[in-house]
Amino acid sequence: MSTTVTTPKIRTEGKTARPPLHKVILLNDDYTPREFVVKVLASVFRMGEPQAEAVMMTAHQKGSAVVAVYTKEIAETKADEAIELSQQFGFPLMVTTEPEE
Ligand code: TYC
Repeated sequence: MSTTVTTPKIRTEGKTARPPLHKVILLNDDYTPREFVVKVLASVFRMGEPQAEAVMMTAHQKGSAVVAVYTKEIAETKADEAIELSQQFGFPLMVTTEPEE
């Protein structure tokens, strides 16, 4: 019986496996109250009020804002949570995700 010894390949440069990241994007609308958007950002994305306020204002003024970056699954789950929460209160708030370059 012979024994095979394999040498582990060690990566010395680059190529470290990193999951592709996805941006969560907050979209502006004319109906969702500013205060409610801030509450959603604070509760779903665990943002402090000042940061939530700043992100909300960016979306309000520019049409959209990047909320955070996560792995695909977490980004999609959080976006769904935010949309669901808004729908429970009858607001049309939209949150999307897209792969980061
Ligand atoms: N534009 C909304 C208003 O004036 C507030 C708002 C801000 C809604 C950001 C959505 O992503 C949003 N009531």
